[in-house]
Amino acid sequence: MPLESLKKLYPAANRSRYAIGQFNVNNLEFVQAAIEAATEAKAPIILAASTSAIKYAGIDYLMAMVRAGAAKAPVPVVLHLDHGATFEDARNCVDAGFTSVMIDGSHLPFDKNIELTARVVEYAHAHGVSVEGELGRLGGIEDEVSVDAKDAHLTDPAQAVEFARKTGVDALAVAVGTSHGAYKFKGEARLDFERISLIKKMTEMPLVLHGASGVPESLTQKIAKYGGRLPGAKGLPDDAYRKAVESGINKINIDTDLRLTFVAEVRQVLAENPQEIDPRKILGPARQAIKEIIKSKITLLGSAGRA
Ligand code: PGH
Ligand code: CA
Ligand code: ZN
Repeated sequence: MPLESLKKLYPAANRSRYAIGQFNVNNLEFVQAAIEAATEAKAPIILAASTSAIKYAGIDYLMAMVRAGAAKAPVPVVLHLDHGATFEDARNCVDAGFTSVMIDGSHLPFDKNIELTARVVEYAHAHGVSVEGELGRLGGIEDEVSVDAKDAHLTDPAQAVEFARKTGVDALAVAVGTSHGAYKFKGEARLDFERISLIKKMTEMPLVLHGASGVPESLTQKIAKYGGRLPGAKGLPDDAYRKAVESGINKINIDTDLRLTFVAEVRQVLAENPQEIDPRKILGPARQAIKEIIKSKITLLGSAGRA
């Protein structure tokens, strides 16, 4: 199928309370793994490229690879810009053929975030491309000492309503206690599910959870076994996905878990086969393992069988 606009996939996810997985891709193996996983799980899928991934791979290579994969996939495939920083980032992706873009003005003052996001919405919508905005700053709840401090970085529900109305975004990324990378929580994992429910109730919008990797111990231990070192790495327990989806999340972003999977597999192959020099024998097992972890995430999010 041709690439699908995310806008078309949200209503069913919002109505039937499931989340579509967003998986970050940088190269051929990740693109193939994601599209094969979605095909096998019969799920809609979002492939995402950050501005640094675009810089690394080249926007034309990324477009061509994802289009080639989507063309033969029997499930909807979206190509989405992850964390666009400027209007130009978003416009470049719209012009190249991305079917969804995120504009992340979350670090800006509220009115400037609205202004930037609305400008991207105007351009993207004119081209049939959906837009995700972000409100609040990602970061752990356990670091906060007071309610005031917590309110200062987590998404404010009343502001979310105003933001949605004034920008016309198709989806809203919320800050509810997660953060990017392999070190999300110092102690117990804490997410503000009540805040998600309240924002959902007040906005009735598709909501997005960033920083949603699980960072499973099985992966960090495997990395450690083969010479890597990630002490204190911690992510979301499986149960948090279910609760987040029940509370109103419709899109869940996963990057770190794919990186961990890739590194664990490559390290194992190299450690166990010191004479191996065939890149296909080194990257092939990683591609297979990434496909499997994406399939397991799709099942957790409830989007298996929805395509
Ligand atoms: C993410 C990915 N991308 O936008 O939010 O988060 O680091 O938890 O995979 P992770
Ligand atoms: Ca941000
Ligand atoms: Zn993110």
